[in-house]
Amino acid sequence: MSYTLQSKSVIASALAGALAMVACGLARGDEIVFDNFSSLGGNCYFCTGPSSQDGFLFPWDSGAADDFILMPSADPSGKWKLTELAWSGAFPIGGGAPAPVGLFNIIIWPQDMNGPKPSGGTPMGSPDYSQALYHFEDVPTLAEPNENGERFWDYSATLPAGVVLDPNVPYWLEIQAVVGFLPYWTWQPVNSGQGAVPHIGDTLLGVPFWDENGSVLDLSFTLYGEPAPEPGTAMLLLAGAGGLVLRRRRQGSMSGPGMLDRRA
Ligand SMILES: [Ca+2]
Repeated sequence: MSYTLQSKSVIASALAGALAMVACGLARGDEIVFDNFSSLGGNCYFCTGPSSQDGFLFPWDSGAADDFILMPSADPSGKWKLTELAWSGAFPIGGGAPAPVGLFNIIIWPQDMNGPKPSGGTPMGSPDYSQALYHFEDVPTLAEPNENGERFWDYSATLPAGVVLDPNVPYWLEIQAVVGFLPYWTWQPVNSGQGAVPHIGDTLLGVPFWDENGSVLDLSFTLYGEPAPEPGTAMLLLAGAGGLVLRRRRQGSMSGPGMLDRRA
């Protein structure tokens, strides 16, 4: 049932996308640019994921990050503009009452020069956030309980600014629930893995950023985007050029005889 509904909404959004493309005359639409979810067998519901939480009530910073590499986009630059992302999470038993989490920090790290892990690693305390490529705090997030029970949630968010990334470069995605302990939030793992194993850190447990996560293969996330430079920007430029032409024509007509007559 839910599959049918999803299919309908996919068709509807595809239609809307097609209409938008017709409207502006340029190819546009958010594509899946990286899938660490369905291509890896979906959620591993019986796995306990790593903690990844900005526990703002007292100084507690736990983080988990997983890697991704983008294929070249259709744009000559090969770059992608990321627009949205989706992921799953859970409240483990004993982790406090399950609750929707409305805010997440979304952080994109470059890969560390010394190996397959995020940069910004520190021997103790929080990671060096100044090394992050993008660090969005308190991103509003849609949270929906999924079919696996009240402790399991699907999340999605729109990225708040233009995130443009290169193809064929390893990046690391960190997603942190902004929620005071308890509850205790974990990023849901998937049934298989690609690329490097996730890395973690935890200031409360004294796990340095970044340590290999020894218990899960990969973390659930899907990235959406469009080839960069953003088609919308090209449209704005075209619209701007059209506006200039229009204004010149109007100015031309203002200096014409009709305008002089009206003033007189
Ligand atoms: Ca991975």
